[in-house]
Amino acid sequence: MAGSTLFAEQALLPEGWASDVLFEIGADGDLAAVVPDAAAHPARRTAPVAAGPVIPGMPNLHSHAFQRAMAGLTERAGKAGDEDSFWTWRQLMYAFAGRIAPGEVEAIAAQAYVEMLKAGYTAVGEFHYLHHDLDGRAYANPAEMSERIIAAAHAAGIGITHLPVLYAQGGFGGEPPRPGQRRFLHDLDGFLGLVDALSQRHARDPQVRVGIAPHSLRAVTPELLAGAVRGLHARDRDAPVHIHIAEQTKEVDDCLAWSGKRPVQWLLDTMQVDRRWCLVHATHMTGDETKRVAASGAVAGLCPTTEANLGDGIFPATDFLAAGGRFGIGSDSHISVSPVEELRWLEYGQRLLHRRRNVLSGGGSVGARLYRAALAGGAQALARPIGRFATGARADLLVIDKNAPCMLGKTGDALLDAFVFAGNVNPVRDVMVGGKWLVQERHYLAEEAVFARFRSAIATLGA
Ligand code: NGQ
Ligand code: ZN
Repeated sequence: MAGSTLFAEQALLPEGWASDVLFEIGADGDLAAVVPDAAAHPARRTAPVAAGPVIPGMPNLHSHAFQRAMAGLTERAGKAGDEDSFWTWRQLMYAFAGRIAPGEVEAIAAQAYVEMLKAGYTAVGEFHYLHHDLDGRAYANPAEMSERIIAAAHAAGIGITHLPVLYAQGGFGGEPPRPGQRRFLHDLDGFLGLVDALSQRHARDPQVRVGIAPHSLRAVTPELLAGAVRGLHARDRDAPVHIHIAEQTKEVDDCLAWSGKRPVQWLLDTMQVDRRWCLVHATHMTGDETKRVAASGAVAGLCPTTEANLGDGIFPATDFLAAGGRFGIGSDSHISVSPVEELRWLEYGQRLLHRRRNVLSGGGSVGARLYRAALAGGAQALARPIGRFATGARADLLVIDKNAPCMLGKTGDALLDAFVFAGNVNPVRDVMVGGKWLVQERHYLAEEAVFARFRSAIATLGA
């Protein structure tokens, strides 16, 4: 790929909105230069002009790609007498996960990633636990399923931080794994072998980063957790560690019964949690835990539409942000694949809770604050040079359609407010990742081919 240029009348730079910005994009997909006030720049005359304001693409820090194919299948009452909950949903999810073969995972992930790109996500953190064959045995290549996921990301063009999941027990205190969990299981050696194989295979690919995801405190022993983090950081000291931490109140109660501590408290007391960590669904925290997570530099991985869908609870966002906490967003179960819907529901949860408006504004525009914070937190959690327009960062960008009805007459932060709160008809017009145009005029280049493979996977699964 040769280098290229792009000229934007308005663009969101790290220091704020700028005018007449010239992007110089290297053949490697990195930004070679970002020049504001470039109306008189010699390259200006030949550079294509973006059809609207240009903003960084959003990192999606938490995805279980296969769940895109079951979105909408669990929204009806279950067995009479059973109260529908996160845990009954999980049974249905396990039954679905138990049937998916490698080709289907790849087809579903490619479809999910194309939908992400069109909505404005340009990178994904794939929290991947569907490792083994239907009977729980490793595939001939133990990295088969991971490679399918990475192949889907490559085919779609989205950047990926692949987070193989460590899963070893059915619940706190060494509870045996359940049959529905057999595809997820590893011992420490097998797990680190997988991490090594993936890290080596993709070491030189700027679109791929490898980290780990101990699934939850429910699913690993303290020894395994420590061993996996130690093993990872001995190999790659900056690699990210993601964990589901305190999503359901039952999980908090079970952790208390097991250890005398709440999950976030246990984690912070036991592990050295720092900026390499992403605590997904840190939903249930005391005031003290909230302050401690904020002070740790870790990213809170928030997935408001999934957290609402599963009846998790509401994250203490006001206290967390007041304490300087960092967050990013994820589409998790993919009941929604839209960054603006995540950000909107993050704010709306707080408005409903506190019965106030503009709760997370930080004194300015809510949309701008949330979008910018989620760019920074998402980039940190995915441990790739993304989320900002600066030399050396990836050329991952969105062109917002300046002629979309909700964008007319808006500039600067007002544009982000309109995008987050009123962008129901997607105003993302064009999307570039790693210097390549993937979406143009709202159309993903190979959309029909990806959809055809998804359609046949759904037909096979009989979903
Ligand atoms: C997951 N999803 O791993 O897909 C989980 C459900 C669990 C969310 N937590 C399984 N949203 O947590 O045990
Ligand atoms: Zn999850």
